[in-house]
Amino acid sequence: TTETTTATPATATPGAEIPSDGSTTHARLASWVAEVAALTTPDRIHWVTGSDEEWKALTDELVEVGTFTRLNEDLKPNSFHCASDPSDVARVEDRTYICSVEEKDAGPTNNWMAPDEMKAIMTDLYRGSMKGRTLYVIPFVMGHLNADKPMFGVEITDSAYVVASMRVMARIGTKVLKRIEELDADFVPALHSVGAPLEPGQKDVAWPCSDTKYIVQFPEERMIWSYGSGYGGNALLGKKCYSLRIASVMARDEGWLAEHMLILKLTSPEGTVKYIAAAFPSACGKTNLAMLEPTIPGWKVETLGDDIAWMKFGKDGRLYAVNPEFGLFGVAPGTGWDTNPNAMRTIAKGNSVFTNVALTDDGDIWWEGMTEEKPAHLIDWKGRDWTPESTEPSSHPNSRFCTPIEQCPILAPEYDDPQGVPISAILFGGRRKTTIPLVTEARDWVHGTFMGATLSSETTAAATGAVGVVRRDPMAMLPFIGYNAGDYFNHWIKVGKDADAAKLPKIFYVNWFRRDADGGFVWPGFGENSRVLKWVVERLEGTAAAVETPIGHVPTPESLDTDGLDMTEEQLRIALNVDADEWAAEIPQIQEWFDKFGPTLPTTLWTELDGLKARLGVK
Ligand code: GTP
Ligand code: SPV
Ligand code: MN
Repeated sequence: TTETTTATPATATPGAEIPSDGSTTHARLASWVAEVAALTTPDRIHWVTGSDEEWKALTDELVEVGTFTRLNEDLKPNSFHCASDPSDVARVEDRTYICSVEEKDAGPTNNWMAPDEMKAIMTDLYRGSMKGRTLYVIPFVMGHLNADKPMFGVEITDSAYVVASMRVMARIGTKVLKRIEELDADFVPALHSVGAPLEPGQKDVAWPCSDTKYIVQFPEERMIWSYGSGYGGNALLGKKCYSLRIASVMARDEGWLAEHMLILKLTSPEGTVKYIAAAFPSACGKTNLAMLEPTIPGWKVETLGDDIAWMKFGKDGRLYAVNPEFGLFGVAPGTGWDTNPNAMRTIAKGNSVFTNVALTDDGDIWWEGMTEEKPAHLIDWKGRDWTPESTEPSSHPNSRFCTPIEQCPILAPEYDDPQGVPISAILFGGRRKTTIPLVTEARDWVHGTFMGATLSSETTAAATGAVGVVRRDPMAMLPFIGYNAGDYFNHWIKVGKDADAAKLPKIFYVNWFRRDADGGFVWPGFGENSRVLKWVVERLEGTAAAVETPIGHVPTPESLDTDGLDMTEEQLRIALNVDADEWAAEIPQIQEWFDKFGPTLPTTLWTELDGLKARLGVK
């Protein structure tokens, strides 16, 4: 028997299966929830408190319906395995829209539809879409609750998986709601439905979703509507939808930066501290660099963030970064004791959700790259028996661990500072088999903006579509810029122009993924990337040597600390090589990329390209 609620969200709903505080004094929030409930007709409404009891009830329920499998308490306490529908495994960029009022404001890199047209389509989809389900109201804040201006959001979702994941990924619940009420604050309304209503008596599936998917941002209204997917950035709306797409628009309007960047703290053997932010496209190494265990003696890395940085100028004129998130949503495959021991230690503490990885016979999880030796038997992410002889990987390439960042053993204490940390260097990077050297230092902010604007990378499994295709991914933000990317480049240029140049972070371009003739990575990566960080710091301090090349400053082989590095001279030469032919081939691609933007492309970037061509001797 399903009983549809009347739209009175201000009271605890009869029949609610999970206890809730049940009400808000915030008029706009109350009326929005009522409006959504009237449209989507859920069976019940649950105001998410964020309490431990609620987590227990929610996860128990997810186990009962078969969405979650509880892991072995001795191995992974309070942790769960989950398998998505095999069709719902990654962000869907072709279904993601920026519905600005004017098409030109979405620019040439985003899908666009007129807001009214999109709202009509989605309102039809939402009508009755929560039938038979619970409508959860998740008050959340991205960044600190005690920030000068807390960045509130409220996600409405009909997915308990989303509620559990949001509790890990963001600061949520009653304490946030109370603060929204006290301040009578504005919040970003973020509406999510998996689009799988249940008829009376209809049995639910483990992973409800719909073949029809829309991930939509309305930038002027600061509003998010998502439909049809339950996975990752499509559904955890505080993450990419709010903290990048909507926040990038706020940042443009208010003079700051919302970026797809990790934040790390680097301490030298002498005790000098530098904070570094780095933007690499999805599945290109942010989580790994953020948690790096240096291979060079005396150097220390601590983590502040692994995916998103909000950066604002402080009173002292320096650029300060905060991580708006509260959890890690990390790529599982390739994460192991050899590559990222700190991530392994973080998940070992439990309280995590693992999606689309394999289950071991003793109730633990496994994925490719976790251990060198493969387990003799697993249940793969599709629920089938798996052995080392199996022809398919046990885990989906975009399988993820979702785990509290506070469990990270090398979390920097400054993580808790709402003022953030002053950034000394920004790294851009991507996956390129050729062309891009291990590290290049930009001459100045505008040249660094040019490097970011022309960043390229081979596509990964983090989004649906072909993998391994080189595409331009400006500042690693291609799928996340909430407005015209040409205007976004202008914003970067303007931020630099308005700042005190001496206090701006220095910009570098890195590539851990160059290959040799045999197709192997020439650079060992992971902990060895500390050698590049050391060079970066020494460049900041003016102590390391570099060669001036047409593309920027590249280390001399001697200036890079290679003590104890297991690499031939030839491999190092390839890693650092600036090859004239490869760059000559790159130029027309950059030209074509810039042409897309027409008059919105800052002329300074054309000037940078002309300068590069001249230095390369390319016409
Ligand atoms: P998103 O969470 O999608 O934004 O990804 P991310 O940028 O945080 O990427 P992550 O650190 O999770 O790395 C993705 C994949 O790249 C994993 O399989 C890693 O093992 C691999 N990887 C990371 N760093 C390196 C490196 O230095 N060298 C090589 N060869 N692979 C790396
Ligand atoms: C990314 O794709 O860059 C991610 C994972 O960090 S998701 O949350 O799905 O966006
Ligand atoms: Mn990411």
